[in-house]
Amino acid sequence: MGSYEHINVTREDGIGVIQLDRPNVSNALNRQMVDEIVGEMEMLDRDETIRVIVVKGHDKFFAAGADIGEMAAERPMSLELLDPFAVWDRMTLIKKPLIASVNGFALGGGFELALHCDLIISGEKAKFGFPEVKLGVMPGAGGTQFLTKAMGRRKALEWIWLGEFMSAAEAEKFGVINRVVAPEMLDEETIRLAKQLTKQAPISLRLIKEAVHKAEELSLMDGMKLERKNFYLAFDSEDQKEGMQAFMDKRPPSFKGE
Ligand code: CO8
Repeated sequence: MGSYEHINVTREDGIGVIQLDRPNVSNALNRQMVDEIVGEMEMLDRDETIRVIVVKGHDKFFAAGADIGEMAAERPMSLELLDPFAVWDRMTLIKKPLIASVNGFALGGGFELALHCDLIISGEKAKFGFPEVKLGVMPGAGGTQFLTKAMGRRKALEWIWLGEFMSAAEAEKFGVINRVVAPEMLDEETIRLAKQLTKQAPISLRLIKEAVHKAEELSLMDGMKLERKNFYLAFDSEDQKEGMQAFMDKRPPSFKGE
């Protein structure tokens, strides 16, 4: 396990929790912090004792975006050479379920971090938004793509053009997030959801994640072919034998991820 400046990590009951922790700047994401988050996601993804990964912030802010101070002096060529989004791309390769647990502000890059997760659960007072237009830039870590896929072109353009903040209720209504809970219940509900996932067969979760993500890219027929291959692959796992035997024995299954 690494030692970090901007995140805290706990591992318990098969759940790895990455807490964003740069409170002086509302958890603004500088490059080191993104390196730490993604590096830790990758370690948790390889850790056999972990089945689900949670990313959370603080009560008032999940993350208020990329660190504006760090970004302000960049030029096109410095960005080209830095390639700051290469590390973000690695997030899309995480195989285990990623849950974002959001209280407070999730803005700009902070919203994009949540949108890179598979599920988003939030407190009622959370605020989501892309204020980049007010800084003379635009989303750069997938915001235009994720939001459009979630809510459609017209709604996405309206939100990103106006740079306004979306309430948790609106985000849920538009299919951008999964669930809204009372702010003080967020940690408990997040762990409850994560625990439900730790009970499922890990290989099934992984194969399902791949197939569902590909549904956004592939034609229906190519997507169904991938689904079928993953379905066949599941039959090579011990957990398939265990799951079906447990059903026939009328007992709960115990999945090992093998
Ligand atoms: N960067 C740097 N510092 C920040 C950021 C940020 N994004 N957001 C807040 N802070 C700092 C403030 O400067 C302030 O510091 P200080 O106390 O030293 O003045 C501290 O956090 C607290 O902020 P406020 O005093 O403003 O607190 P409020 O409660 O009044 O407001 C807000 C909270 C609404 C979150 C407000 O701070 C705000 O609007 N922040 C900026 C949000 C924003 O514009 N985000 C988008 C940034 S651009 C972006 O994300 C592009 C993504 C590209 C991909 C990422 C590549 C790495």
